Amino acid sequence: MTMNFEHILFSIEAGVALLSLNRPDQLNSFNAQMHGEVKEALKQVRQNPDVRVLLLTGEGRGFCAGQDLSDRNVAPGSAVPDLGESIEKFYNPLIRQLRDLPLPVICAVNGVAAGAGANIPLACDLVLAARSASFIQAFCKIGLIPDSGGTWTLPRLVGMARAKALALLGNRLSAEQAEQWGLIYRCVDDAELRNEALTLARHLATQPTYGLALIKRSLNASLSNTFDEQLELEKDLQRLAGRSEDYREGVSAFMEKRSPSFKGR
Ligand code: T3D
Repeated sequence: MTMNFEHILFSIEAGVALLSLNRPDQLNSFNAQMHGEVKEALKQVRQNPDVRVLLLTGEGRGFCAGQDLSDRNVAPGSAVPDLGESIEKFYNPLIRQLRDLPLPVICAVNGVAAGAGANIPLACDLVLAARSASFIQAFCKIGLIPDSGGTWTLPRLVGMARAKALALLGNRLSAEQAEQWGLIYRCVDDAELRNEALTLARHLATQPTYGLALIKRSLNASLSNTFDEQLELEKDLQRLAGRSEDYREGVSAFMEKRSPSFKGR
């Protein structure tokens, strides 16, 4: 099933929702319309029980260059902008949606990822990147701070020393270095990115995705929980997992020495 949008490509097939940012001439930077379309697509992902995995990527040579700067009026005498409003209305809801979606979210970073575009992947669960891709915390070059959760995720993923260097210098981090630093899961050859990401997505879509969503929830929570709080959460979520059809199916299939058939519930 393919749905028509102007600035994104969106389709659902075999349990995988594929959302590709599609303003390649602007390196898929976000304007208000693209934000609206991504929001609508994510709503469909959330509401459609057939969707078991989301794969996010971009068209053309870039993944996403963050905010479309041509949408900002900074001419002398123009009104002082309220960027907090943009973050509140667009970027924060997007990041929360990706992080909270109760299914695995894969991000395939196909090219340069700058500004908010560098931090959106970090709100996803599994990040693959093309070998030629790169990550740039471009904010400091225009007087801004990393947003889209970057100030939270960066130090947790790569440590404070590297997070500060990335954020304060705005240098380009190659996909290979990003993998070595633990910023992303894996760097793959450019020609293989789309296939690798789709193969991973299709595999996950056959797995007990209700349980996978609980795994995602528990690991996300661990970053701010105490050890005791986390043990309590594990108890609560294991209780939910144990009530699922997929748990019964997984155990039955193991005992009967056959392949399981999971439904995601
Ligand atoms: O405002 C708010 O709502 C607050 C929230 C902010 C969130 C943010 O994301 S702020 C950060 C915004 N992004 C940036 O500062 C990155 C700007 N882009 C770049 O630094 C470079 O384009 C890249 C390093 C990403 C890539 O460089 P390069 O040399 O590979 O490509 P290029 O030639 O610079 O860009 C190609 C085209 O894309 C070019 O258009 P043209 O000349 O061919 O017509 C360029 O203008 C356009 N483009 C790239 N990034 C943006 C953009 N157009 C609008 N906005 C962009 N962010």
